[in-house]
Amino acid sequence: MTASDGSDTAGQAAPAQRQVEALVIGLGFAGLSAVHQLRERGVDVHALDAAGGPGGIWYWNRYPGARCDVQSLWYSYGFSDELQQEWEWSEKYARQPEILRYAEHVTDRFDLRRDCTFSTRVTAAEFDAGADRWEVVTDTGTRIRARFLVTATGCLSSSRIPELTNADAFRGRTFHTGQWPHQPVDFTGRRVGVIGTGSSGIQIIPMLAAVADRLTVFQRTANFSIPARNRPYTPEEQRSVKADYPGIRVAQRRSHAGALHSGTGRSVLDVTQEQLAIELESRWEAGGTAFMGSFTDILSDDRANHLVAEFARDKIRRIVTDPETAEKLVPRGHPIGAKRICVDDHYFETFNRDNVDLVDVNAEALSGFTENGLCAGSREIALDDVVFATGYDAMTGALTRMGIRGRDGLSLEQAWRAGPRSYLGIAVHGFPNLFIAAGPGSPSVMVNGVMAGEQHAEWIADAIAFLGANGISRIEARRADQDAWVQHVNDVAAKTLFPKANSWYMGANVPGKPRVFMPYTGGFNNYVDTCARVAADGYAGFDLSAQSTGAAAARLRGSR
Ligand code: N01
Repeated sequence: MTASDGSDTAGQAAPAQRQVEALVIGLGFAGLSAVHQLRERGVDVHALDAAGGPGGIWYWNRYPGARCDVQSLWYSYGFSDELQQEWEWSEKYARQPEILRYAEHVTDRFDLRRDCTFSTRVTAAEFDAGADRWEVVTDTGTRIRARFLVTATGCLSSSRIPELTNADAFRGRTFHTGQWPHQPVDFTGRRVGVIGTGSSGIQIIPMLAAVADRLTVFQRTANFSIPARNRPYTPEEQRSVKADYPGIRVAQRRSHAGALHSGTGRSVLDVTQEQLAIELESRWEAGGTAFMGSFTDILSDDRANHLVAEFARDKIRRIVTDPETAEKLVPRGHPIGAKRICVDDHYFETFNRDNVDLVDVNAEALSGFTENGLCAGSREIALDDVVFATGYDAMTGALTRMGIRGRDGLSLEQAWRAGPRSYLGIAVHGFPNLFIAAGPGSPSVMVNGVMAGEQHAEWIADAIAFLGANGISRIEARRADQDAWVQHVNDVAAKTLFPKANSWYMGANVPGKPRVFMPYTGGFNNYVDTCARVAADGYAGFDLSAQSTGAAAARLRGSR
């Protein structure tokens, strides 16, 4: 079988007409885990992915410099001790090819391919209320009826290219970091433009600068970034983690974000300026996102945040030799960390190179393409290649574009017109038998993504197994419980500085998208406890019903 992007695929062809108990959409880390967990519980499951193979975000993001900024030994599954003992991570922050190899290894090791169909995109999914089943249609003409629909389509999978006029006229090549070609792309000696300075831009820019003749970076918002200081793992580090993996996995679930950085446990405001500088300096030198976990109130107190932001701004001014360029690169107008903190490998140093230019598009607006390049302000910048590192319609884009229709024909797009509403980030009132892995309203993008996906996969698989064992054909989140959860998500976000930035967390990067803070910031540990409590209480907050009792459906839980 050949994928639309030219890659070889191996998986099952989905029969033209099929009925399964659970259909999983998306085979990134959450989806792979869901297939495995459902199968382990004896549920008849099939899975689809638009990609030519497993890996989700790591399948698509093949751009030079793509790597994870969560430590590899943590950014991996905990469901199988054999797996975590046998897999060897080479580096602290693994590169995309290594993470993709891991996803492929898991797929093969657990023989998941026999229940997976790749290169197949869902175009519509409608709930048949008479039968308590989803009717799913794909772009290959397959129709699948499934009792339960599990979407694992990823929070950062719906890539966005901003509308620039005259795009068809451009004679050069264009790329988006999230849809990178499978074949290596040679930028040697070329004039390359990169639009966007988020995590992807910050990773690809130093790589392109090293080979391009000229690199022009188009920046709309300067970003905070911490040096990664990546390095190979030592055998001793691997051994010590593996010796205590079960304990580490428990500790991850008991942590705020699934990473085991230890902080000082103190407020920025309770230490002297000298103590603050020493602590931040040592974390800057150690590298990575542990910098943000140094003090308890960086993301909740304006004054604390300001002091830490000033430290990071000062670093940029010291690294970048041209003061005018440095000032353009100094982030202003948003708290440090309120836009996703970036982690880099010599990003700011790149602007000391003779072949790199920085264009502030606030001063010189990007008006569109010409045959030869891009127009910024009153000038035309000649380019051979344009790389869009312009991000995603995050968290909701993949879900609202899939043609999901719940009870009474209500589309998810309509239901979420004023912003996503969900119960636990897993279920949506009006959409029975739909489970969302890492949906808006869950910790998802605020935590280690493999772990978040795995926890959701387990919870959803348990729920589906419970429903099957109890003859329950329909589960639906109650509106009141959904409203209470949305309120809670908003309340905890309001105690942080996150809503103060125009970030993709807020939907602010997509014109017209409602400004709602989408992920849950109350801590992974608290979230795990809440999910466990809901399940232990017989799926509190959900209406459960059995079709066998007729259209009026006995409310098994309704009267509790
Ligand atoms: O996307 P982004 P990303 N004109 O949305 C700019 C994860 N990730 O792909 O900030 C000019 O963050 C936009 O400007 P502004 C991580 O969670 C992780 O980089 O909206 N510029 C911004 O600079 C991350 O947060 C890793 O003003 C335009 C950039 O494009 C998430 O994925 C690596 C524009 C988009 O940044 C998304 O990151 C990579 C326009 N019209 C990604 N439109 C690691 O683990 C947008 N921009 C390390």
